[in-house]
Formats: sequence, C-alpha cells, structure tokens
Amino acid sequence: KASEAFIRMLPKAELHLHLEGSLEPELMFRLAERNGIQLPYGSVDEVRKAYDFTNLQSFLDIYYQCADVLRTEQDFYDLTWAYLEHCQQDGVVHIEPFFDPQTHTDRGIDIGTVVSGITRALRDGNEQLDISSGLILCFLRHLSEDDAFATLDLAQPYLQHFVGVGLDSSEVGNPPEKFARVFSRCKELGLKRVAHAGEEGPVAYIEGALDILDVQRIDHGVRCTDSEAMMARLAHENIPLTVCPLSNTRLKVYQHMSEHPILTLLERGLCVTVNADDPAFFGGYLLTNYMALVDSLDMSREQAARLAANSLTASFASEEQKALWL
Ligand code: ES4
Ligand code: ZN
Repeated sequence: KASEAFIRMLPKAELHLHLEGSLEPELMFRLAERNGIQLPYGSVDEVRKAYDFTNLQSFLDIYYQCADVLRTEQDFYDLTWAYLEHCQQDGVVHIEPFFDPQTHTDRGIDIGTVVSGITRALRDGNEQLDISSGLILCFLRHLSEDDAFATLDLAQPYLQHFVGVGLDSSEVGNPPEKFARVFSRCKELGLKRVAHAGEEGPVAYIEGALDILDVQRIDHGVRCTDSEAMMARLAHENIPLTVCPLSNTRLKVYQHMSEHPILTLLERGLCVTVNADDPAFFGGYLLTNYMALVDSLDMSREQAARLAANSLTASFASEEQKALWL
C-alpha cells in the first residue's frame, strides 16, 4: 500500500478542479463580511452540515449560491491563492483549473475582474511556489449555446490567459451536441477542449464529447464502464479521463469508494488521473483523494505512481516540460 508521504512526493498535476469549488466555508464567511453580504448560514458548522448531497443537482444548487460572496478582484485572488497553497502542501507541480465566468457575469460581475484576480494569483503561484498552470474557461451547459457564444465574446480580450475551454454543470438533458458550434469556434481560436461527460450522463455523452466537441480529455467519464467498446476506444486512443473519487462518492455516483472503478480502468490501460473537483464541498484536496483510494481500494505505490505520471502526460504542458517531470 502507498503511504501519504510517498504520494505527496510524486510530482502530480491537477486537471479537474473548479476554482469556485475550492471556496472553503471559512473564506466564504470572511468574504461575506468583507462585502457586506448576509449568508443564509449562521456558522461554518451549519454550512458543512448543508453539504449533504444526493446527486449532482443538489450540489450545484448550493455551489452557485456560495459563489455569490465572490465580488472583487481580490476575492478571486484570495480564492485562487488558497487553492495554490493546498497544491503546494500536496506536492502538485502543475494545475489546469476551471472557472465558470457565467456564474459571475450573470450577477453583474465584470469578467475582467474575475480573470484578473485568478491570473494574478496563478502568476504568483508560478513565481513563489513553482506551480505552473493553464486556466480553462468552462461554459455552463444548463444555459444556451447563444449564452456560451456571448461569454466567449466577453472573454475575447483575455483569450491569451486561457489554455482551453470546458463544459460543466447539469449534465443529463444537456448533451454535448448542444455546444457543437461554440466548441468548433473555440478550436478555430486555437483553444484546447475538455468536457464533463459520463459523470451522471450516459456513454453517448462521452461519445458526443469526443466526436462532436473534439475534446482532448473527458472530465469524469467513469460511466464508460457501461460499455466495453467505449473502454476499449478510450484505451486505444489514449483519451485521458480526469476522475474525481471523493466527488463521485459525495454525489452518489457510487455508494462507497470500494465500488469505484478507477483502478480497474487503470489496469485496463486507460489514461485515468486523480482529481479533487470541488474540494471544499467534497471533503478534500488532491492528496486526500489519492489516500481514499489507498484506504478503500488498497492502491499500491506502483498504481499511485502511474496515476501521478498520467496526470502529467494528460496535461496541456509542453512536451519539453513533460520531459523534465517524467
Ligand atoms: C461540477 Cl462535479 C461537477 N459536475 C459538473 N459541473 C460541476 N461544476 C462544479 N462541479
Ligand atoms: Zn467537475
């Protein structure tokens, strides 16, 4: 079995992390006070008790509500910096975090405020903590494709700050096809593409993300286990899956971690990676996710090392940078 000290020292990338999902209740209260906002919760304990989810939507309802405390450039800086400190603790050397501009622009926050706060922290993280990064702009799939196009227009002045685009929020009923045109435009703009698919949604959504959105990675993708053909395709085409163990158990994709298929997929030759998704809501950062696999699935040192290497391989870092890590 792998130890925490062993996994901490493995160089790792985190490729599936929503910055808004790293908002800890303590910081949420601090920002609410700083911005003169009344929260619907009386204490940090009360907040944590509310984080008892039954599925993805029950989480998203609370997640979007919590994000309302984020108002100023400094708020987005503080949020991102707090996450970077956890990365340093966990031995993370590279991150490709998500942010959801629509969650903020729909509340009247300027996208420049959001991007500036996040990128200033990422720059400090690079200089002071030696953590490299590539930011990913996610479109909310419960909103329309026109809304996504409008968001891309708002983001136009900041495109050089993004390595790619993603697709998140309520999966079932919002298939990848809905965003075919905007993803095609993003490809023309030279952006990489990823999409949440096969978290709660069917294998057909993984297929749509690959064939219609032309994504380089699948976020979650665990429901590929429903299809032998899809597992074979993901292995053969070397499509990385950014798997989030604690997220999957907290959102009841699996009732217990012992049922999680990540190591089975690893042994079948898929490029699976470990990620925290929304650590402030799901009970832990990257190292905690790795340790959950040790505790419930008896993950070996060799498996942990392969998962860590996969995360670097699956990243959008340069081949030169990867050669230095691997
Ligand atoms: C998310 Cl776990 C998950 N799935 C889809 N969208 C999301 N946004 C934040 N966390
Ligand atoms: Zn996610």
